[in-house]
Amino acid sequence: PQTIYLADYQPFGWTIDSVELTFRLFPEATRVLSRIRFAPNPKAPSSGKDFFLHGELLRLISARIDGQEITPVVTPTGLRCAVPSGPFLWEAEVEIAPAANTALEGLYMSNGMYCTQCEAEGFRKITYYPDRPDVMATFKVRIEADLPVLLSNGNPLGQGAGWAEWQDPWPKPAYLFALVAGDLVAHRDSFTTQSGRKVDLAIWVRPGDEDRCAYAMDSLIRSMRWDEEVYGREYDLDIFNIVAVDDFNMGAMENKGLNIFNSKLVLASPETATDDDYARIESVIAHEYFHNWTGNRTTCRDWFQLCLKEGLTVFRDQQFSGDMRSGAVKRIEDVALLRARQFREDQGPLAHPVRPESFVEINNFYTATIYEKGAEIIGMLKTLVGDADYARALDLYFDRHDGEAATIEDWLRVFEDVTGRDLAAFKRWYGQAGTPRLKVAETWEDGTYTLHFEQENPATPGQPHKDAKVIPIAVGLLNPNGDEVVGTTVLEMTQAAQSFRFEGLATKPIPSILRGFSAPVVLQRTTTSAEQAFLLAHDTDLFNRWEAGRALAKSALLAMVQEGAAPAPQWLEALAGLALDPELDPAFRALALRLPGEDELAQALYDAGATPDPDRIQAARREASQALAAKLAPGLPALIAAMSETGAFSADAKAAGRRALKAAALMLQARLDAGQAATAGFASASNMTDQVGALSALLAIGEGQAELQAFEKRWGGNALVMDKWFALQILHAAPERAAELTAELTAHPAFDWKNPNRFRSVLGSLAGNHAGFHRADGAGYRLLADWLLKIDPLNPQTAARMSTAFETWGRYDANRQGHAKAQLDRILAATGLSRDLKEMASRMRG
Ligand code: BAL
Ligand code: ZN
Repeated sequence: PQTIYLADYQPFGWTIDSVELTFRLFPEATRVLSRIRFAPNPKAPSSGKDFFLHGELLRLISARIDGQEITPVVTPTGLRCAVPSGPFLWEAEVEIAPAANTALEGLYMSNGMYCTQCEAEGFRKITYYPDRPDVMATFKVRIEADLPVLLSNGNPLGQGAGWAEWQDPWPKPAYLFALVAGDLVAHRDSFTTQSGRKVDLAIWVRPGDEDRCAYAMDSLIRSMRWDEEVYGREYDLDIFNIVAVDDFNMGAMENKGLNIFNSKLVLASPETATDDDYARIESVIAHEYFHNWTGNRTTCRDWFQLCLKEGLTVFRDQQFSGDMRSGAVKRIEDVALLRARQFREDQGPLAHPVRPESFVEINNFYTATIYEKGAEIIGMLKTLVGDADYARALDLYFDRHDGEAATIEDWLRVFEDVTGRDLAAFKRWYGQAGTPRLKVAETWEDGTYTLHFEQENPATPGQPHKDAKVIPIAVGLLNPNGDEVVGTTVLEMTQAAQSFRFEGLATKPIPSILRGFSAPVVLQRTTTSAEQAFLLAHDTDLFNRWEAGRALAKSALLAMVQEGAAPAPQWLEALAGLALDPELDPAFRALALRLPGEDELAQALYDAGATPDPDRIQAARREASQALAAKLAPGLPALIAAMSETGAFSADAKAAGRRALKAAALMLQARLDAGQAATAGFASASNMTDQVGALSALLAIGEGQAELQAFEKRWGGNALVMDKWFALQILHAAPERAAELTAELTAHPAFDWKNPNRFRSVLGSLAGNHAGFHRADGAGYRLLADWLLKIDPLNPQTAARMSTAFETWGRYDANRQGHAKAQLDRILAATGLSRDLKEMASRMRG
């Protein structure tokens, strides 16, 4: 397969004035007619030269230029033909087969409904077109089908029996095109924008699901209001539609005026959705809505700039969720996710810059690095320039680049123009992969306290040497009484080594470093457990309080794994005090009680030069939970009772925090009473969060079989809820059972392996069972490889995404490495392997 390079970027030789599409929908043979007005692009060096349109899996019926039939040269990736030197009208008719489209890219069918997914390069499976984000055009669409609901982008132009027409007045790239047709019902509402425009809102679902859309609708309305209030961005069409689809590779897609969502990120009721589901729905609804300005009105020049829209939009949705909920709790959750996914990616063979310089398959770059690290870069910029200049820069960005396809250079330039800063050094965050290590030392002399920082930027694939990054380090200083003597101050590190002095202090302070996780780095500081316990008790920065607890837990667990130490009493003491402190937010206490994950511990051991043993890590974690349960024993029943639901169900953050703390307490209590309280909790649960919390507590101690059966009996007809049933039992399976149980469950009638949600909930959970997946006999690796090879011919995107389970194989012992490499080799040797999976497996194999 061909590698595509950023350095080779050339603008398209033509511009497009307008696009008209007609769809005659039939499952096996849909006809797509296109009328496209091209004109030579005066800004392109290749203006009017070498006319090539992308097209894949299309049957060309006819093509005309200015009304004259032509015969283009058709290849598997597109077509070429001679064209007039001036503007011309292109017309083509193609045939496609949505029912045969199992890759879920382009136009496909899900449960009898037609839907599309065009990002990144799916439009070329619908018709011949310059399928690249820098070609922006207005679209008019006519849909003909014997179905009640026919939707596309923009505003409705008209509709009748078996047809509908849509017009999108905003120029857009083809990846934002969408079409939906089916037997759907709407949950409706409306929103009046700040300038008084009434927008009709509708969430389209299958009949029967309409009573599970209220939370998504509420989230949408809050997102629309928030974007007006915080970013001054108003919605720009008369209508905003969201459609829930069962078969969807991604979480959701921001098509202009017609967002398409994986149904798991729309449908929610207290009985079927957990609080985590609710929070995710809120944030993804917001994310896709926010793309209307960051992504749609201003899009990316090419796919190397993907972080321009994704990093910024993730940052915006994180801000939104922080405002809707607790900002500190949200930040802790986001950082935990960043470390679990992005740091892991950065430390392995798949590490790549936030703006990559090359790719084979762009679908493989919808990664935690582009999304989550991309968002961290925006956060750092905001910290460095301050809130007021950030707001001015964003206004300028929206103003200057509205209707354009922009680059990271354009993005940074607005900040340079607004602040007068030179951001050349800061830009390294976009071009250099890897997580910087930040070493800290301190000196104290005559009332002057100095922090010495040194940064190290580890080598990553293709990037052996790195320059120093600009790192904003938010620091506060506390005196030994726990009073803050220096409030949060941002130190701007620009060199490989740099010191910062604080003068006039009466006593040597205790530093709270990297408050709010002000930069995506690994902080390396030799400190004492006493100091960590002090920060856990006194830090005014809630993030760093959590961080201190996590550091204590991590060192306690590592000592248990490496030295066979007993759980550190200081850690247990500090955590117990915090967990039972009624002054603290329950959501925060629940997060503090969550032990570092097995994968995170494995990485920490590997970083420390050890070879992680998955079984020992699992045993240590279990022992640590047991010790924590014993320490908290006297307080647990009261805590569970205090956090138990009283009034009617509320999905708000406060109620969710109480349920989270209750679940954490129940998990510990199960280790003391052999699951008695959890059994009762399961029986009396009136919402899915409590049900999953109680079931998890039972499964974690090897119980819960009767509850699993009851759950299956109750929810067997609800595929989204059954995903939880699959996932929970596999995630909690004993290592020696995990692969076998997974194999058994793949024969369960509810396991429809062609559905990406089902595939993820079963095979993804095997990968999430650390000791089970990395089993010494290689059974976990083998089973996953079997299924990757099975799904790859049908759905390469899902295969490639799920293959990242193998990215950490280099951490483990030679035996495990041998098994993992054998499976990667088996994948690479398969005939007809997709470009997606091939690229991933070869990068991981090295
Ligand atoms: N653009 C793909 C889905 C998302 O990030 O919103
Ligand atoms: Zn996005």
